[in-house]
Amino acid sequence: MRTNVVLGSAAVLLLTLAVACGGGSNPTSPSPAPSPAPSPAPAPAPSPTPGGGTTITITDAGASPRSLTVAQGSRVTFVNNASGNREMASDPHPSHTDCPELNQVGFLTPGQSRTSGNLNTRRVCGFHDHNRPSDTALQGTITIQ
Ligand SMILES: [Cu+2]
Repeated sequence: MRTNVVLGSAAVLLLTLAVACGGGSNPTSPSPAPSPAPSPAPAPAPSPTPGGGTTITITDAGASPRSLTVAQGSRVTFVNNASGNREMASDPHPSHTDCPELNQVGFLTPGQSRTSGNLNTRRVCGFHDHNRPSDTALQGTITIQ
């Protein structure tokens, strides 16, 4: 009777040790932690230059960029890198009444640049070369947001 109790206790003890060892003696076991799936970074929204200027360059190929988004209150500089004169003005041709701030750019000789007035109103301003009103390469839009 007493022998059985001793053996039984030993068995329980061994079992306890086995469980303890098996459970805790292997800290480097490769625990397949679920690696976070590479989440695609959120696409950066087109950020207007706050309070800064933005440039539209005119070459013999036309204006670039022809579509532009700027922050409210920004000014846009037109640079004439074309071989001839350009005269940039607000739509609509020929009254130029949509965005009078753009009319400050006006006549540009080759190499010349000029900056618009402050674009304070949230809207879309179209522009064109007043002397080439049908040349779509010299037309574009400035979105003020
Ligand atoms: Cu015009």
